[in-house]
Amino acid sequence: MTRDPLTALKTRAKQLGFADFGIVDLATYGSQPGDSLDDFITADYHGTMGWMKETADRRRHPLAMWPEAKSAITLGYNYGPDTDPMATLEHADRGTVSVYARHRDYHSLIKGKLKELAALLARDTGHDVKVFIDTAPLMEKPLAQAGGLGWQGKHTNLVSRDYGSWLFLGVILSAANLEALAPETDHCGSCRACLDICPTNAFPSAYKLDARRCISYLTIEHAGAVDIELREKMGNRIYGCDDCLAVCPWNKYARVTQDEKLLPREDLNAPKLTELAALTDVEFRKYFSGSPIKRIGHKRFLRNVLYAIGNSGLAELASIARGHGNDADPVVAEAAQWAASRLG
Ligand code: B12
Ligand code: SF4
Ligand code: SF4
Repeated sequence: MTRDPLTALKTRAKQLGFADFGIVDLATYGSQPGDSLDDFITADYHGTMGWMKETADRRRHPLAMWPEAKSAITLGYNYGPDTDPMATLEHADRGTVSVYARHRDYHSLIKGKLKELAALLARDTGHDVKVFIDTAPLMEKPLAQAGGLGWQGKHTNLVSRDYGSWLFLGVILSAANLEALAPETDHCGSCRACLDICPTNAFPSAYKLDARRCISYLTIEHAGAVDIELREKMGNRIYGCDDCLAVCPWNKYARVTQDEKLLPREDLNAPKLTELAALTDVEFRKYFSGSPIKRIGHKRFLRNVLYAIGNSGLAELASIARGHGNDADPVVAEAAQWAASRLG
């Protein structure tokens, strides 16, 4: 080692905008997260996210994915919103977009920063590194808890004492032995605000999520038609959902993000359903260029908008729905017919 690698890493992480930093010794990192993953998959809670099952053997423990790894550096990036994420839920003519999707896709933004940190660590320790954010088969939340960034709340996401619900997580695995930091403990107590607010009753019990009922899964991951019982509960949520995150009392410590690339686009704070339903495929791709929303494609997005129109109770939107009733995509056509029939 040429110099104290952790001091250099922490300093650079701060300069790059990371809010928090943890270190996990993988030799002592337990098997509980992997066992919970097995339970999750056995119960079919992953729904159509077949990639979770296919990669479960590697996902269950960082060492199963990279046996040479010795330490995990866990990083949190604050995306705290400057408006109430639930403010548009009662505005039936508007769509509600989850906070993480109101701005630039965070993956590309944070991955570059993680790569820079990883290169620094590799240089200073002389050991290999690998970088992860969201998409790789690695369970980031339990690792972040073990590294001390926060704890997995009853809604299963990581809650931070300093940033509330609004940390994106990233991980660097290193083949160097680094001194671990203390894990965080659970501070949910008797609170159950997140469990009670969930519109679709997606929590079979505290700390367990049935993704098949979660609006985030239904609007983003799930292709095809959504069960009528669930789509009626989606309200005007057209991309993701933040209800369980937004009600957490620990958000009193949340701070607005310092990264202007993560501040909401003004036009996505309360977009008009009529305007979203009118976007053509080309316009959709242009409008959502650089946004995570582009990832689900025009047809799934339109399906979500039509469900929101169907839930609006606004008879004047029926003609917009009818206009999509003969769409070449059967899922969109069915969503349009359902919406039109509800609005009379
Ligand atoms: C699959 C996935 C989803 C799925 C499933 C979510 C889920 N809870 O598993 C869906 C599509 C629904 C989803 C939704 C969202 N996601 Co997501 N998702 C992931 C992903 C890719 C994997 C998560 C995973 O491994 N799930 C499997 C289950 C088994 O793991 P788990 O939730 O950790 O389960 C734990 C509990 O069940 C617990 N447990 C079980 N029993 C018991 C009992 C007790 C007593 C205790 C204490 C614990 C406990 O142990 C398990 C392991 O620790 C991660 C990225 C990653 N690679 O990790 C992002 C990630 C979790 N998602 C993220 C975000 C932001 C979201 C949304 C907020 C997006 C939105 N606004 O719509 C929602 C939140 C919904 C919710 N309440 O969880 C962030 C969360 C950041 C954070 N601060 O925690 C992550 C980490 C991405 C990132 N890199 O930032 N997501
Ligand atoms: S994101 Fe929404 S639907 Fe999913 S568990 Fe949380 S409150 Fe329920
Ligand atoms: S809302 Fe309450 S129960 Fe849910 S994560 Fe926050 S503190 Fe825990």
